[in-house]
Amino acid sequence: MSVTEKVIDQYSSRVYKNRKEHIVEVDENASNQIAANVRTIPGIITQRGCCYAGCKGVVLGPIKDALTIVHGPIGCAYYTWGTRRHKGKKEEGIDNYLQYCFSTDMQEPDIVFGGEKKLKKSIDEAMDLFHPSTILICSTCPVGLIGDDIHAVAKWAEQEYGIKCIAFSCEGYKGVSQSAGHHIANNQLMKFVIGEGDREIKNKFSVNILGEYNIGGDGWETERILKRIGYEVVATFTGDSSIDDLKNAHLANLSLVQCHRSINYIAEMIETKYGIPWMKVNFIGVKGTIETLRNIAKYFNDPELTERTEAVIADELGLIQDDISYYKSKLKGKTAAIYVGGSRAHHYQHLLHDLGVHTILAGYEFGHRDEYEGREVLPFIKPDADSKNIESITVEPDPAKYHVYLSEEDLDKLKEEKLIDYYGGMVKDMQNGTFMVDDLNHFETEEFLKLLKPDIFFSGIKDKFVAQKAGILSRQLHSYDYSGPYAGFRGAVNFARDITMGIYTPAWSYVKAPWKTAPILEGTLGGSEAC
Ligand code: CFM
Ligand code: HCA
Repeated sequence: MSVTEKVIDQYSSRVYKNRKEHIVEVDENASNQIAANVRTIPGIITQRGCCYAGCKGVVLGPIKDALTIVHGPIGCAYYTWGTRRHKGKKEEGIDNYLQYCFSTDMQEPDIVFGGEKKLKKSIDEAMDLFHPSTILICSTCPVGLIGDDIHAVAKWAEQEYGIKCIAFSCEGYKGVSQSAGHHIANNQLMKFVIGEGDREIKNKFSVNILGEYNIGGDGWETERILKRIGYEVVATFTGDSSIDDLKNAHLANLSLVQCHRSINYIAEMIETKYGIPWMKVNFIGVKGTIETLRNIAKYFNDPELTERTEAVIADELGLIQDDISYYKSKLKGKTAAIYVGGSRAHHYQHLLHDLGVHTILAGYEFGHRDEYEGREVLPFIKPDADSKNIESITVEPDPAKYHVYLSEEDLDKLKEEKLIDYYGGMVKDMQNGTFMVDDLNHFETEEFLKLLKPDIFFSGIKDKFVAQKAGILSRQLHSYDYSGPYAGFRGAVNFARDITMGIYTPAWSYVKAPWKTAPILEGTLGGSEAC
């Protein structure tokens, strides 16, 4: 029996058929087609989040000067505020609401009689206390079910207070997972924010960083390197960003896409409307960062910039090389499994490879087939459950703001080389015999860990404990267990240090479950006495 069969053999036939399509043993001579972005089977303990988490928590959460009101129960508001790490620096003249959690705190009477009045009251209060220039409203499941018109309330707020107010109908149930919420957030930012700015950009080497959320300070490290070389970062979507930055994104000369899943819609629309092409980049991993910097320099095609790029690479490498060699000597030959959202399961394979660690299993919670197999599969992806619920907006070139940096001929050359408008997906960087698993659930996590025995399992908060109880080290790749940054050159050292410390402190492998070591005393577990 193969590993895959062993894992899913215990399912009933219907579940077996479904899950079989989500598990691929990589084989370079096969298609490696995977089923992705389909609803989780009810009853299965998935690690996925919801549409609202993707919109409010992920894309909008890091925008520091927008006062974002969650219209819904307080638990939803708290979840997207207290878990995702939104790091932002105070900037002169720019509000920062990241430390606050705003919600209408819907109660049963609001569900029965409607919540619009309460939402308006919350906006009145927010204006009174904070005077924000932008309010974002995000709806949670009950709002969609009872039909509160948050878009009408947003219009009212704009007229009443002369501010920008944008509503996001991102009810949790609306899509397969977080990915539906990314799409909704992308649409509204495109419609109501991007293109409105008129900042003067003097530096022709100007870029946007798309899909960089500054977890653990990654965005700051990426920006530090880019600025050292001589780039101007116009807007970052959306780590440590402001609405004003995002309004000016149409003025850059290139969009760099770090997380393809969460922002590919905006990347494409910016290109169509304003002429700015996008390049898939990866600032995770030393080799990944170097390759990315060289690719960006290739696009701007300027001898001095290319020279500075090489000088900065040499200098940064010089500073980290000894540390990386030391950690590599400690980590070489170890194995890893990675299961995160929609992009890090790929990016971190590069950094692990730099350190001599072999990734034997990788999966996404909600990546689509293009994140697994590459954008070449886009024409073959059937309309998914999300496409029924989520608007797909189209944009036209804006004659006043459309601008090009490269000639059509030069751009076409880069497209042929797959440096522009292309993402190759995770599978191309995975070796034969390794596993790609989509929407990995609790049960499968336990089984795969037993069979593959990786030295480390990179996960989120929900699945971390499955690994630890199995005696296997786990590091969170969403929050970095409050460490970081892990991006760029300096980040690679932080990461190597953290996992070396973990691997050489195998505390979890020493822990035995109490029921395996001591007899269970009568009456201490279960039954009415225990309650
Ligand atoms: Fe992109 Fe992200 Fe990710 Fe993502 Fe996320 Fe995240 Fe993630 Mo958690 S945007 S897909 S929805 S890289 S919040 S910063 S860590 S699941 S792998
Ligand atoms: C989300 C946010 C999350 C959750 C992390 C986790 C994040 O999807 O709602 O499950 O550990 O990165 O904060 O992905």
